[in-house]
Amino acid sequence: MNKTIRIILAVALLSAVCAIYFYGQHKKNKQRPNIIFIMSDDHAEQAISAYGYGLNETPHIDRLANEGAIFKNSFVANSICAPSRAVMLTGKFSHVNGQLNNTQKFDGSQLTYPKLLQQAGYQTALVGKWHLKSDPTGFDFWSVHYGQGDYYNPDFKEMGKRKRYEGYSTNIVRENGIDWLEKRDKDKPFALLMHFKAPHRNWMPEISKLNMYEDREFPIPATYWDEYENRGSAAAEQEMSIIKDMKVEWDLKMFDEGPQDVSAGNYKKKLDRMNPDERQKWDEFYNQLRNEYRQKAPEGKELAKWKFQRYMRDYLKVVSSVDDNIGKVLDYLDDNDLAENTIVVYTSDQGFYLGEHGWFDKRFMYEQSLRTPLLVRYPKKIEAGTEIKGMVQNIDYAPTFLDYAELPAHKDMQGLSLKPLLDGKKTDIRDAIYYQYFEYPGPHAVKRHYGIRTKRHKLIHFYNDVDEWELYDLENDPMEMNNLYNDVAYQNLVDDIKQQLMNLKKTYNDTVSN
Ligand code: SGN
Ligand code: CA
Repeated sequence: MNKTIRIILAVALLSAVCAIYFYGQHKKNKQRPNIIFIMSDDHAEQAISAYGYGLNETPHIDRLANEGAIFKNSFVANSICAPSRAVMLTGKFSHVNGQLNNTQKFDGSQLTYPKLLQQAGYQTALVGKWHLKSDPTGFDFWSVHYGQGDYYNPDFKEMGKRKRYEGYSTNIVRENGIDWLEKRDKDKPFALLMHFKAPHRNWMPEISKLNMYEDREFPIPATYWDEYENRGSAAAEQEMSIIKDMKVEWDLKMFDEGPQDVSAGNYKKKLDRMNPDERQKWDEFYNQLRNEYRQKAPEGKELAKWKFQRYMRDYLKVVSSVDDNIGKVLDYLDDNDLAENTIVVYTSDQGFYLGEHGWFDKRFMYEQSLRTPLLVRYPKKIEAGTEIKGMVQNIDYAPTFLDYAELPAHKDMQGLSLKPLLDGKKTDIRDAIYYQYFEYPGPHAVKRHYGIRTKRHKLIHFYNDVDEWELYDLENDPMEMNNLYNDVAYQNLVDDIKQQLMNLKKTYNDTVSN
C-alpha cells in the first residue's frame, strides 16, 4: 500500500470511529431523561388535593400523582428556605454544605447536582426564587428573584443584570422557563429548575383569583386553639401564632391610608409595584373587605376565626396560580412531544402550618413543617398511580437526579437515590430520618433543635438556651400534643430512640447540633 492510500484509509477509519462515537453520544443524549424540577415556597401538602386533606383543588399537581408517583412520607432536612435549597442542591445536610440559616451566603463553589449534570452534557437553567445570596452556579441560564422577590411586576437578577418583568410572579417564572426551553439546543437533554416564590407570605393573589374561595368557610383545625400544655417551652414561646403574630395589615391586607406601622409600610411598597389597573381592582376588592372588617371590629375568638379564614383564602388563591402554571408546563410537554422522556418533580422548600397548633410559618420538626409534598412523573419509567410510603428526605433529590441521568452517585452526598422506590423495586430506603434547625434567635423565635423520626416515633432535642427533649407517638398522637419523654412507661423507648438519634448524628457527622 502506498503512503497516500494508507493516509486515506487512516482518515476514513478515524472518521468512522468519530461518527460512531458521536452517533453514540447523540443517541445517549436523546435517551437520557430531561428534568423539570418545579418547587414552590411554603406549599404545605395539606393544600394539594392529591394528598387528600379536602381543603382545596389542585387538578394539575394531582395529574403528577395520577400519571406518576406521590410520596406520602416526604420530609425536609431543615425546614426553612435557604438551608433547604442548599440541601437539595448538594445532597448534604446543612452542617456539611454550610448553609445553616437564611442569613448566610451559599458557598456556590461547592459541588451541586446542576454542576454535575452540566458537566455531563445537560443544558441547565434556573428560573424563579433562589434566596441563596451568592449568584447561582452550574446553570447555562439563570433568572432569579431578588431575595424573597415580589408578586407583582417583580425585578429579577438575570445572568447578573437587573430586569423588571411586567405581570404576576408565578406566571412570569413559568413563562421564563418555557422561553428557555424553546431556545435550548434540542439535541441535548435539559434540566430546568422552576422555583416559584408563591405561596410565600404575604400571600398576594393574582387579580384574576381575587374572588376565588370567598364564599367558602374552611374548617378550623382541631389544634387551632392549642395552648401548648404537655410540651416544652419552644412550642409555647414561638412567634408564629395566627392570633398573636399574624398582622392584620401586612398579612391580611386591611390597610388604611394614613400613619402606618412597619408592616403596613411594607405592604404599601408591594402595592406601589402594581400598575393602575391592577391597583384599582385590588383596592376595590380589599377595601370592601376592610370596610366590613372595620365595621364588625371582631375581637377575641371572633377575630381569631376571621384571621384564619382570611389567611386560608389568600394562601389558597396563591396556590391556585401555582397549580395553573404547572398545568401549562405539562401542556407544553404534551404539545412538544416531551412528556414521555421528561421527569417532572414537584415539591416545596418545606411544609407549612395552615392553622395547626394555631400557627403559620414552618421551622419546627413537628409534622406539618417537617413534611414537604413530593410528586414525580416520568411516564417512560414510573407506573401511573404509584404511591410510595417509604420515608424520603430532600437530601435524596440530588442523588436521584444523578441516578436518572446515569451518572455515578457522588461519594460525599448524604442522600440516597429514590429510583428503587420509584421503580417499585423497594418499599423503604431507611428506617429513620434526621432533622436539624438552627435559625435562633431569628424570625418567629423557634428554638434550635435536631431530632429523629422513625415510622412511629419522633424524638426532638431543643438546645442552645434550653435543654429539653420531646418524644411523640405518631400513631396514637398524630398531632403531637402529648410529650412522652418524661413518662416512666416510655423510658426503654427513650433510651433506644436516643441511641438511634446519636447513631444518625454520628453517621452524618453532625458536630454542630448539640
Ligand atoms: C420572611 C417572612 C417570614 C418567613 C421568612 C423566611 N416574613 O422573613 O415569615 O419565615 O421570610 O421564609 S415577611 O413578613 O417578610 O413575609 S423562607 O421561606 O424564605 O424561609
Ligand atoms: Ca420557604
